[in-house]
Amino acid sequence: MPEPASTFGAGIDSIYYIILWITGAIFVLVETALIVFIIRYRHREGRVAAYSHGNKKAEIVWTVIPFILVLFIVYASNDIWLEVKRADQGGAAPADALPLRVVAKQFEWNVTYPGPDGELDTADDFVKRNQLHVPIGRAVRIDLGSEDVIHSFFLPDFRVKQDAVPGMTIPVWFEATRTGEFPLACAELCGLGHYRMRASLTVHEAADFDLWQSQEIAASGSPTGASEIDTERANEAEISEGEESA
Ligand SMILES: [Cu+2]
Repeated sequence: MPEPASTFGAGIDSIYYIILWITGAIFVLVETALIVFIIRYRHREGRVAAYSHGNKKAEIVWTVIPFILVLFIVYASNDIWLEVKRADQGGAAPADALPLRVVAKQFEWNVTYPGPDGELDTADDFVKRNQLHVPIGRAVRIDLGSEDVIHSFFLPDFRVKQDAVPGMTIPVWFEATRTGEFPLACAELCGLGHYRMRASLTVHEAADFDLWQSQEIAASGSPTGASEIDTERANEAEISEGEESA
């Protein structure tokens, strides 16, 4: 797995490894038993098969052991899920989180930035297509939506994966711990162009993020103009490619 780039990345990995060790050990046991049985009970002249009509003791054992294992996995992963989903805090992101809106559609990600005032749905918001930019060391809250079908917002390096469902706004949060460029991919087969529904996530130093935001606003002329230009370009690109719609 890629080196984690979010605060809860290592915690998510620890659940993976716990499950991998449990299922790995069971896999080895089952395959070993299979091979032993194949050899030991192979066909021999004159030997007749014995028929079993069930064994209560065996059934109890193979029900209770998985039950205990699943309970253990629930217990072992509870803390990290509470941190990721924040269910005990209404599912909200940390209070000082940077708010962003990500709307998926076939086959792109549109990201709305709050602009200098740090608030969405104000005049200085601007939209970028397939470009997610965030500052390091600050929680980011993403209001995730979809315009058409179900997509899945997947940041492998951050161990973040969340379905984007039309008609719903689903909050996602994470805090980056490394600067750099990372992939954002769609992890739900959403049509013919699914394979190219990718974007990049750039993690900036805090000051560089503010600089980037002001450059974007300056480059677009007016704070609100950017979204229209981007949408127009997107439409042109789609028409000229002409392979769309699933
Ligand atoms: Cu998609």
